[in-house]
Amino acid sequence: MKPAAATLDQDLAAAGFLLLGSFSPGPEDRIPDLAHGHRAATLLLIGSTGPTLWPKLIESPEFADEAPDPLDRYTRRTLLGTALKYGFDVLFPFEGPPYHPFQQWALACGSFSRSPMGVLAHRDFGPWSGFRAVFLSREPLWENTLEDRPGPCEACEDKPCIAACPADALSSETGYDVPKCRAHLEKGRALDCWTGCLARQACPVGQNHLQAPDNAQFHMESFVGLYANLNK
Ligand code: B12
Ligand code: SF4
Ligand code: SF4
Repeated sequence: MKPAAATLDQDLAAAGFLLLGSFSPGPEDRIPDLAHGHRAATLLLIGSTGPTLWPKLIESPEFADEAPDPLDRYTRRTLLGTALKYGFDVLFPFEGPPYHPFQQWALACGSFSRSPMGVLAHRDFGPWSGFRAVFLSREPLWENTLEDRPGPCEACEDKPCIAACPADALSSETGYDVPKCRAHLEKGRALDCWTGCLARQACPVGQNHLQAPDNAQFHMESFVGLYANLNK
């Protein structure tokens, strides 16, 4: 079933997600072949922002059962259901390592820029969009339905995100120094950064899409856990 963009938007919103962009991938986009040797004609990037997903997640059975990775399990269950409805294949950002190049795909959708914090900043949502899945359609769908405008970082002269980091972990030239950030967080859970990266909060773009403190803390815990696993 070929969805109208509005119908798909409704299905995604019901589970806390939104369509962030789309494009027609080529060989340089490193999309795995689909079942039976099919190629993806259109990639749809599915994401979330602070206020869209958290209220749904904390009401979910995955959050209540106290097993590991509730966000990944909730995402897999709900988005597999939506993908199945429309006959899409689906890839997730947490599949790996090796991981799928979600940031590269987001840049190909347009409206994003690389921020000094490593995360991509979106023209409307600032540094507050998470990438939750891509849907792959074998049929060409609409071209990018969302207006393709540049992300905000290039035109942001002051770059207040850099100065807001208490660990001096960000720079225009060298980007995000993960060990420095991690060393700062290790000083203790009472630090403000544990309830949200102060640099992200300082970005003037997308202030309506911030994560609530308990939501930010949830992501910070998983960042620290993933970092520890990758550096074992
Ligand atoms: C591994 C990983 C990390 C590692 C980075 C280690 C490293 N140096 O590679 C660690 C654990 C440090 C990390 C941290 C965070 N991450 Co991370 N991470 C990933 C993950 C799972 C894989 C990245 C990868 O290797 N991709 C494979 C390569 C081939 O793909 P790529 O798109 O070409 O890769 C680019 C990125 O890896 C980027 N990159 C390189 N180093 C770093 C470091 C950081 C911190 C980030 C964000 C990106 C980044 O440069 C690559 C070249 O273009 C992705 C999900 C995904 N599948 O992409 C999330 C992802 C990049 N992370 C994300 C986020 C939000 C974070 C955190 C902000 C989490 C948080 N606390 O909320 C933190 C940053 C800490 C902070 N100050 O808040 C988001 C970014 C969303 C966005 N708008 O851009 C992603 C896409 C996850 C998601 N589901 O949305 N992350
Ligand atoms: S403060 Fe400026 S440079 Fe930093 S993420 Fe926001 S728009 Fe980009
Ligand atoms: S979490 Fe804190 S230390 Fe790490 S980049 Fe953000 S502001 Fe800097």
